[in-house]
Amino acid sequence: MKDLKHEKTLAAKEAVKYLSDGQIVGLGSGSSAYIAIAEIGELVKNGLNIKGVPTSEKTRELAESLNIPLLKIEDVDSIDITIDGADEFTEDLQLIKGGGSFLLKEKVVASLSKAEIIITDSTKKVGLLGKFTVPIEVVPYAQNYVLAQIQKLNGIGRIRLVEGKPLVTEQGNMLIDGDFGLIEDPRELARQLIRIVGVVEHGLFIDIATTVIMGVDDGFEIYN
Ligand code: ABF
Repeated sequence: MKDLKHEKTLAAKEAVKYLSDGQIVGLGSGSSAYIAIAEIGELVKNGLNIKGVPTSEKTRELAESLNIPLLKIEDVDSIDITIDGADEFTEDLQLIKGGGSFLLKEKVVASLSKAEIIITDSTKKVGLLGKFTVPIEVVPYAQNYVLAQIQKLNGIGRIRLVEGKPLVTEQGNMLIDGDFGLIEDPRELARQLIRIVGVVEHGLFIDIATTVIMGVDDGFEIYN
């Protein structure tokens, strides 16, 4: 059986080799990113001089506990390199992210980044995106409108619940998980989703990742 934590660790250890002194570093969210952040904490302890930009409150708390100096997203106009996870990726570096509910900050940080390194275990690589549903961050009062528009795109939208109640994102929005089946043209779907009034952002990351490092049982594979 695959040891996914081990695979994530192999990917994370390889990703942090891309860091160097003086960089501003985007800190992702999710279990793979947290392993990378722990590695970065060790490097900082040993003298690496970087400043991190967290993609979620959980990441901020973790980074603070490791004494990684931090900057807020609004205080940077460029990030040298970001290390984050993904829910699915294709060999041409298109992604679904947002299973962890932090897609908006993740996408802003990724968009500010000169390099976006995605680290995953070996279960995340797919031929076509879409087995994992597409998280869509939505202004709460637009939920019915957005659900209807998703249906017009031949999708099925479900409001993400936590303990029976709609999840509230860090921005005070809600998440709809959109099932569009296997997505032949993610670029076009991304365009259609962002055009829906009330959609704040979605988890299709098109032409954003620059490298994916996928841990495998005895090492890693790099896509770029
Ligand atoms: C974040 O965490 C997300 O965008 C993605 O949803 C998730 C991946 O989690 P993990 O690293 O735990 O598989 O990166």
